[in-house]
Amino acid sequence: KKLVQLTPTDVKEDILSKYPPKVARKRAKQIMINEATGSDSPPEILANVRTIPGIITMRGCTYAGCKGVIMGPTRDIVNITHGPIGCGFYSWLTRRNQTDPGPDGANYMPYCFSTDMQDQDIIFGGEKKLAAAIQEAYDLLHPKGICVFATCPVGLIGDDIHAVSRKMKEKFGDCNVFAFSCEGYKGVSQSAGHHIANNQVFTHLVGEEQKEQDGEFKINLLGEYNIGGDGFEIDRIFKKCGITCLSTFSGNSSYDQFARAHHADLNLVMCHRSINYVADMMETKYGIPWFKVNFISAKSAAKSLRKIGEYFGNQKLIDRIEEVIAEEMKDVEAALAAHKPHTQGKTAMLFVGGSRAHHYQDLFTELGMKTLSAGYEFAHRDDYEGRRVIPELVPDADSRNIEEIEVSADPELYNPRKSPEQIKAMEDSGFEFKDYDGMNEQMGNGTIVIDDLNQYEAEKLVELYKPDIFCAGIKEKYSIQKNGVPMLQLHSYDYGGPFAGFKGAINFYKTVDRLVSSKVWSYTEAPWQKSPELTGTFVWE
Ligand code: CFN
Ligand code: HCA
Repeated sequence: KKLVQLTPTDVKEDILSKYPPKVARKRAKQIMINEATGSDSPPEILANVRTIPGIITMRGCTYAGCKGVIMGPTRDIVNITHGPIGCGFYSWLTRRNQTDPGPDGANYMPYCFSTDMQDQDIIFGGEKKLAAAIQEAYDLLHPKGICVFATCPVGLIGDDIHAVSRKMKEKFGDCNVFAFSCEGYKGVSQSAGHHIANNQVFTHLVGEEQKEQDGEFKINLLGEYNIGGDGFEIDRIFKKCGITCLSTFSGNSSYDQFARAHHADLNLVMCHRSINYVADMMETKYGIPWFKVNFISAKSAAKSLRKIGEYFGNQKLIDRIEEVIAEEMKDVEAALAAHKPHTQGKTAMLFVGGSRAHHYQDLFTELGMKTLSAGYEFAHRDDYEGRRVIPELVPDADSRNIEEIEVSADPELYNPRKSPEQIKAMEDSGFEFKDYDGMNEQMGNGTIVIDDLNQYEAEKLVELYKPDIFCAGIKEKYSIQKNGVPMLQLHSYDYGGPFAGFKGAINFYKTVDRLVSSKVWSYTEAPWQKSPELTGTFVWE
């Protein structure tokens, strides 16, 4: 195993040295040597900017962020991709978002709906084909909702998907049809797609259900997508504590969950990057406060539960939460005792989306492992630097679709929802509603934080540092493994999960122990390592 003799500055320079000067200047602002603590002016990182053409980014597109990420996990809305078949096909369940419709619930997730655009649709327009597809879905399934998603060609030819959707909604009368202008090129990454999805689901769906909802301590969990069953584990914990989850955005969700979300007392935000827009809009329109939680790692889950207890200030709930934590932690501690001796002191790298590269460091800390380098694909500056450091960035000035929003909630009607005065008093006595740490705060001084990591940089980091584990997605997976380093997909969890909550943490310890303890990766030797100049004769028969 190669020990790192290089300083972080050497590593950064080594990476940048391969780029043309203009590219190097831009990448230099996105590769940051971390100063987590002790600095009055911690370094800033350039984020949420366009990837330089020619660089092989790990990012996805705006359509993926809207259709795949936010709306994809909802089981009983028919999601129709208006575009070429590949866009629909490759965003079809590859994310491993699970669902449980129960014995009678509708579940359209096993189906992939697309207008399958062809050349003639590009030339003559695809609106008629879209209307026919919506009609077909309605006739076959009679869903509560149909959502239409634009792909790149739709924006380029100018099909009016909103007008078609409106017309079909009026025609049906009993089916909510609405559309998303989430063409892949619309933004610099998935992130713009989250924003578009949040705005539309808020405008067209949240608030539809008038009936007050039963249950004590009513919350919504925002930014949890039930990847590998994470949401099932968090639901289990909520139920055990006596917390009522009205809706999850959008793991294991249904049309009705979105429609009733505004009846909650409190919004809990897990992945802030993808859903802060909904949290802000619900606060503005319905007066529902929100704060940041994290159910990745046992300690973080316990901390989040305690914060929920503190918010409601109900002694019965606080006591129950403590009982649940004590009970769950027994198994967690037993698992740690078994696995930590194998993982202690090992090193990790994490390059994932817009929140997991931060959240998962808590699990590695529990295992006694150190994160050498990490970064996001498409996060914004606040995800790195934290809301405390740059409060003016959040909420994004353009994040709200305010035209139709008015502040209408009378807080007293929504007991135990807190009144603005009560919230102010809680903040004054130290309760953190909006503040949260970014990733940089968590990582040690001198670690390297990289935004929008690319293929070349990933391989370079592995070559220089030889970490004990590398966590990222499918695009990185095989090149990392070929370099002899174990790789864990933190998007899809490969074939595993859940990794959230207490049982998820135990599962994660076991998974990581197996990966870092296995010798198999150190035996990989690619042909070019033995013989860099392979020659051969190609025989055509
Ligand atoms: S489930 Fe989430 S947690 S929603 Fe977001 S920012 Fe993606 S699909 Mo991949 S795994 Fe990833 Fe996050 Fe939020 Fe997932 S880190 S990239 S768009 N993400
Ligand atoms: C997306 C979805 C993705 C991709 C994961 C990967 C996911 O960004 O469109 O690259 O392995 O989690 O499924 O982030």
